[in-house]
Amino acid sequence: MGTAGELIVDSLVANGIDRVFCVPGESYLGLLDALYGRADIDTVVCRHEAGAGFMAIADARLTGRPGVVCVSRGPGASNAAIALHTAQQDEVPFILMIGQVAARNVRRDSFQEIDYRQMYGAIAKWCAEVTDPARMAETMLRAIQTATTGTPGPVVIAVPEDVLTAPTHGAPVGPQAMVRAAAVPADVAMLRGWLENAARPLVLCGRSLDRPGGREVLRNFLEQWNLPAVVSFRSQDLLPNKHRLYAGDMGLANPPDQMMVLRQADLLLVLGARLTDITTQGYTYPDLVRPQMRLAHVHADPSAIGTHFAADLAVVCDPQELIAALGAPAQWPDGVARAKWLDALERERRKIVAPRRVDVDDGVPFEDVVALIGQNLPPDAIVTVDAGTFGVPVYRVIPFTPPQRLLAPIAGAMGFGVPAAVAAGLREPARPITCLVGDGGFLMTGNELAVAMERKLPLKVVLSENCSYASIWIQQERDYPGRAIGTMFMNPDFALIGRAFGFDVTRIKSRSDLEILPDVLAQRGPQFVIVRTSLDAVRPTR
Ligand SMILES: Cc1ncc(C[n+]2csc(CCOP(=O)(O)OP(=O)(O)O)c2C)c(N)n1
Repeated sequence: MGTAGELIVDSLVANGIDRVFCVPGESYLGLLDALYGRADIDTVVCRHEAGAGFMAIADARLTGRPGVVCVSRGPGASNAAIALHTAQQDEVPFILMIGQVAARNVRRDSFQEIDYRQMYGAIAKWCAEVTDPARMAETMLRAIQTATTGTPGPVVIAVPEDVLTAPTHGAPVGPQAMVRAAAVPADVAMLRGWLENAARPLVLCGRSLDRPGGREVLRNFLEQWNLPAVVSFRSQDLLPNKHRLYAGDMGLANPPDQMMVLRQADLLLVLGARLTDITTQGYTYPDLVRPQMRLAHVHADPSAIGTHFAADLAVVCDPQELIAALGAPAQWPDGVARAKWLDALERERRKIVAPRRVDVDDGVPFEDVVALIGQNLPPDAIVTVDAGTFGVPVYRVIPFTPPQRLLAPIAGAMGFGVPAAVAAGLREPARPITCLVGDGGFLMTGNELAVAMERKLPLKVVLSENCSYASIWIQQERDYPGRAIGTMFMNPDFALIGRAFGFDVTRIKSRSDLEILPDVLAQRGPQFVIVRTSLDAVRPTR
């Protein structure tokens, strides 16, 4: 008979989880002890629960398994909140294990006590407080199932410290049967007809295809059916961006010309995407509530369909299942109309990716840095991106091609970039990993570089230094010209910080310094590049 803490660890391992991220706390000593000496699960000790959470999210995005974070009660659980929000918005399976106050003190306003079901009730898919060690196995089963099915997302499990050390007879349960649903044959037949006959079809593909095999299945499907596709927000790595059928992404604000063309689609097939704010351009594409074109929506989660936009065909299943059911077209869907449609989409995409050269003398336009990184990106690279205006060109000019990966916070959470790179380095030590981060976001987290140092990860960090929260400054300049407040700051010496974490440091102060960048990023060891980034290049009045 083991303890409930041991059962938690055994349950994680039984479900293929081989790594947890943590900041220790006195309220979960029993769980920490259960991790002691285990060769089958790696305990990554972090310096802040937000960073630990972001690492777990990035890890989950690379493995498809839940990212797990163990934190202390009250303060630890509060620090982890941003990761929960991100896991929810980014549709990432995520488990937050919290050591709760002792069972006898629960709901007594005890030291560092929080009722997590209230705190996280609106964010988490499920929030459990386990007061009976006999229910630990069942709780773990449900936690993993809930985090991974439908729209994946965060679950929270709070366990009182004395329950963690209590004995239990429970046995860990390994992976359950996958929840599978299939489209009914009549719907498959109808969709086949629509796909064959549409003059201007468009596929909008989303997060559910970010699964093992998803990219290959998607590409093959689009090619077989001659279908152009756009990807949901920050999901550029689902398809080769230079492919003739790649029509771009749904970003923060797509150009009006492109949207005019997209509006002409006569069939919109949404594959594994939720039709949320940004992907629908603020609920304007397609038309609310009854889309102007035929809408077929395929998602494993029924609550993702028909929430804002009325679908003409609603299929609740994994998009890979539907693609398999569709099979190949009876004949290659071609014709003059479809060829013209593909040309029109391609014309708009070319306009978007065209380089935008600006002449400035206050530093380097960060777009030039991103373009150079894109041109020299190794075929198996992983790029992690923080939130900020420096990142905007990443989504435009880097022509991602699977297996290259883009790990960017879909929720737009600053502080994601560095921890994501560290987690990627731990998970994929042989792949080149580049992190792009602003000087604002770098100091929101950044301490995760201690883990990179400890684990000897040869990360490449490219820091955009403009002494500004420029994304916000741009909006102030636009909406309150000349009245910017709170968006300029003084920085510490980032070179010293980089060196302190064991990185070689390179400074890029002008365009002419840029030529060394490809060589620096190709070095074997950890590299920290500080770019003096131009603000004038992003000034809205230009
Ligand atoms: C955690 C968090 N806090 C605040 C914001 C709002 N926000 C979005 S971008 C941004 C500024 C980013 O600054 P920096 O990292 O320096 O990049 P820059 O925009 O200057 O390129 C802020 C404050 C956010 N997205 N996330």
